[in-house]
Amino acid sequence: MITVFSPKHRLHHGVELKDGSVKPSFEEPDRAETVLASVRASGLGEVMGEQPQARSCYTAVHSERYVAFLESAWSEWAATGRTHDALPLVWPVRGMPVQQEPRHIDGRLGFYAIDAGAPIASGTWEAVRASADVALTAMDALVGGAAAAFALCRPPGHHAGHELAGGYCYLNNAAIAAQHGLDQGARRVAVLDVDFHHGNGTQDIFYDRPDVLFASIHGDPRDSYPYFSGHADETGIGPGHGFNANYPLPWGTDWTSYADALDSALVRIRNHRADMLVVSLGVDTFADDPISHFRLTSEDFLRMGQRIAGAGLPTLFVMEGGYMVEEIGINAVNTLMGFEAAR
Ligand code: Q9C
Ligand code: ZN
Repeated sequence: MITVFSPKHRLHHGVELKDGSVKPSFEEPDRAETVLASVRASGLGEVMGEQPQARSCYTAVHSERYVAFLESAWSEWAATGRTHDALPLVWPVRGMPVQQEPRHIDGRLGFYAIDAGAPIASGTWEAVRASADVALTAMDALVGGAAAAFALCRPPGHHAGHELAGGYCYLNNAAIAAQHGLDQGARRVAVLDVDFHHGNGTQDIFYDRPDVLFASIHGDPRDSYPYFSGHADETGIGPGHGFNANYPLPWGTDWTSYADALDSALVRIRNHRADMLVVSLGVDTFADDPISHFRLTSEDFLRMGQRIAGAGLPTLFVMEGGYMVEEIGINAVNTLMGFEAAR
């Protein structure tokens, strides 16, 4: 399968708040370079660059005002004399009227974020846009008849909602690609999210829609980020009722119980009779991931790819999380190679 990659990801690097202090983010440029090196070493297939895409592809799933905010946030922040990363420090929470967008950048940062985990610096927008374009370019390969494609996106996207950034995510690459697939003629799409963290953003975007089935396997939100979504009783709303499937699993989950949840999700996907599958491929389910709590091995990712191939659908893999252990490249590529071997 082809891999789509943009070197523009390096324009984005930032900080995060960890254990009460500011540190370099776990979501850093070496991640994508490590996965790229494994792709090249594996013989998976050709690596190509992204095609620039229409802005309307982003506003097909995000609000116009949110995309405009992402575009101008850094220059607004810099205009106040600050030179370090822009981060929100106040959010509209329970009991506050949240409808009105503030005018000052410090208020707007909180209005459009779930947390302080998506810093904005001078190169952020260019990298974010390139990451979405990587996903769109890979989806175009699928629309053109490819059986599978790998969008090596960075920054990731699945925590980004209709008009919310957070958890290292800005534009929701997987959702943008899924919508693009629909706009290019697919009748139904399934999104399978195997990142350790619940794909709250993708759920938010498609929660009221019956054309996109969202299925997510993740750390139980009682114990794991993002804490405020990902429970099994979140099943969709209105016409989307029955088209959202969450599989929260406890810390320490290994392949045995993970595979049961994966099989259940794949049954749901089969019943959806989708024309294509988008996989939010986070490899932070790996036992040695520095911020997550499942116990998958590198071999388990081969098995995961094999099972996903069993769905028998044209499949777009979109890179999400997975943090700096040497194995993240092997784990991502194992999923793709397992898929290729089984299809
Ligand atoms: N101790 C993705 O994997 N910090 N985002 C959690 C838990 C935020 C993860 C800290 C993790 C966001 C795409
Ligand atoms: Zn994650």
